[in-house]
Order: sequence, then structure tokens, then C-alpha cells
Amino acid sequence: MAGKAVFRFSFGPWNIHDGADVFGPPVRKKVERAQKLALYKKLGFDGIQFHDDDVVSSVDVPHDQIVKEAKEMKRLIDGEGLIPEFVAPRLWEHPQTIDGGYTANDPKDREYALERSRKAIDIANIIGTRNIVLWPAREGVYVNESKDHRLASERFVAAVDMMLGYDKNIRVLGEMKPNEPMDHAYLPTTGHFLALCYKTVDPSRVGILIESAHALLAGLDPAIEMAYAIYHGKLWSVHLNDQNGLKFDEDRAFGAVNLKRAFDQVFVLWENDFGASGEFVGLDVKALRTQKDDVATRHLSNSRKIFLDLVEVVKKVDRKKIEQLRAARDYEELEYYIVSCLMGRA
Ligand SMILES: [Mn+2]
Repeated sequence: MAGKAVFRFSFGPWNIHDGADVFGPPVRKKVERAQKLALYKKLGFDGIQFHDDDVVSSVDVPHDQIVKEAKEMKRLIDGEGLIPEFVAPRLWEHPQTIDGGYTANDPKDREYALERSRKAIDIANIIGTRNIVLWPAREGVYVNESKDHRLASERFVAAVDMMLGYDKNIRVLGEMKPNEPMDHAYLPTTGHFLALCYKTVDPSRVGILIESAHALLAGLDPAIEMAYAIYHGKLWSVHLNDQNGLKFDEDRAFGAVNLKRAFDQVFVLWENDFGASGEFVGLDVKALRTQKDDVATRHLSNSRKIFLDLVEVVKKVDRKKIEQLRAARDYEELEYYIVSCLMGRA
């Protein structure tokens, strides 16, 4: 183990953003699709992540139109030399997803979510990825009694089973988050989704994407979460970023808030040969609203640089010393040693 890690980076078009938030309008010029695609390689990224409607302008159109637009996107990313990492059905903006997707109370709404998931799989096949990511944004409740929670679990598994049956090649990756937009999300953590994996018709094709900030919002440590998913053979992608306390999902630059926490994540990924099977290091980071147009991709390039700098720190850490300090149970000194490494003193 260790030494076989391959770090290739990815992000999604939403990570280049005009700065609009829930309290105010855009503060930067909209970056057009072609401009965004041209930025990937310049910023040092090889992979691109998509929502279904990042690939096509709308999924609520005749199938022929979806196929035509998805083929056009495939041509564009091939032209830029980009690898599509995943497609995620966006089940949180459409009027028929107000009450959730797979767990909505209205059967017509549930059918919309299932149909949209099939369309996401069709799109994934056209652009050339077998990974479908589910961020179940609105699966959950504001009011506890508004849904039958046991039945919701059953419906969630049935939806994943439907996808696995619809296409025998695709993989489904759960990206879990405990709250926001919902008060209480169903399957709020990695552990919850891992348990669901084993209830599906083909557990070998159901796995995990871990976002650092999502783990932190659940009061959990991202590195330990990642190691647990790796133990299950199911850490198939990450959304690295950072987070300052238990607030909204901040999507701060990786390592910008807590460098040691970032180190711990890189350490786990390095020690466990992450990327050796083609996994990407995804950076789900958001530019601060205060950034001006010409420097509105710093969050991406800086996150990548911080990651790669931390890889160098990880490589230099003295494993024997860690083992000795573990054996001596001198964890204070171990902590000081790691902090010294991060300050360039060890
Ligand atoms: Mn986030």
C-alpha cells in the first residue's frame, strides 16, 4: 500500500460562478460554457463533472433533443481533451422536486425523479462516463410528520435499484449532506448511504463521493469518513473543500480554513492509493463573492496547489516516527510533529 496514488483533478462548471447568492445578485460577468471549458486545462484540471442540465440546456424536452445536445457536449469536451467524471440528476430545482425526488409524497413527482434519473444515465452514456452521482438535496423533511420515514428508505433503495437495472454498466455514487436545503436530510452521512449500498440489487455498483464540508456539517471528520469508505472499497470520488464551523455549506478553498484537517485528508488518500483505479480528486469550491472577474478562478487553482503542496508534506512525514509515537502513546508529541511538518520545521 501507498505509493500508487494518482492525483488527477476535476471540477464542475458551477464552480465558476457569477457570485450571486441568496442575499444578492450576480457581481461578476457570466462566463459562457465554451470559456469555462477552455479554462480547465489552463487551471491544471483533466476531469469535468456535470449535472444533467450542465450537459444539455434542459432535460424536459423530447429525447432526440437531449441526445443531440449531449453529443454536442461530448464533441466539445473531447476537443478540450477533458474526461467526463460523472453526471448528477439535478433533482432540486424543478417544480416537481419541491417535495423531494424519490421520496416525494406525490407519485407523479416520484415518477418525474425516476424518469429524470434515467435521462441522466442516457446522458452519461453519450458523454462517456459510467458514474451517476446522487446528491439527494430535497430528500428529507422540514416537518417530521410530513413523510413516512421508513417508506422513504424503501423508496430510495427502489430508485437506486431501478437505475442499476436500467443500465447494467453504470455506478451510483451517493454524496451525502446532513442539512441545507432540508432541515433533516434522509441518509445524512456517508455511513447511512453505505448501509443503503448493501440493500441494493448490486452493491458492487453503488459507492460514495465524500465532500469535506458535508462531513464537517455533520460534525464528522472528513479524513476518517474517507478512510471508512475506502475500507469498504467504496470511495469512488471526493469533493474536497473547507468549512468554517457549522454554518451553511461554504465550499471554501481546500485547506484554507484548517490546514491540518486538509493534511489529514491528503494523508488518507495518499496512503490508500487513491486515484490508482481512475478516481478523480474533485474540488467543489466556490469563489468568494468579493473576487473580481479576472481573479475568479483562484479558488480552483489555489485549492489544487494546496493539495499538491500537502502531498509533498505527506511524502516527507517520517512514518517510523509516527509508529514510535503511537507505540509510546505520546500523542501530544505526535500532534506537535505533524504541526511542525506543516510549518516546514520538521
Ligand atoms: Mn458543498
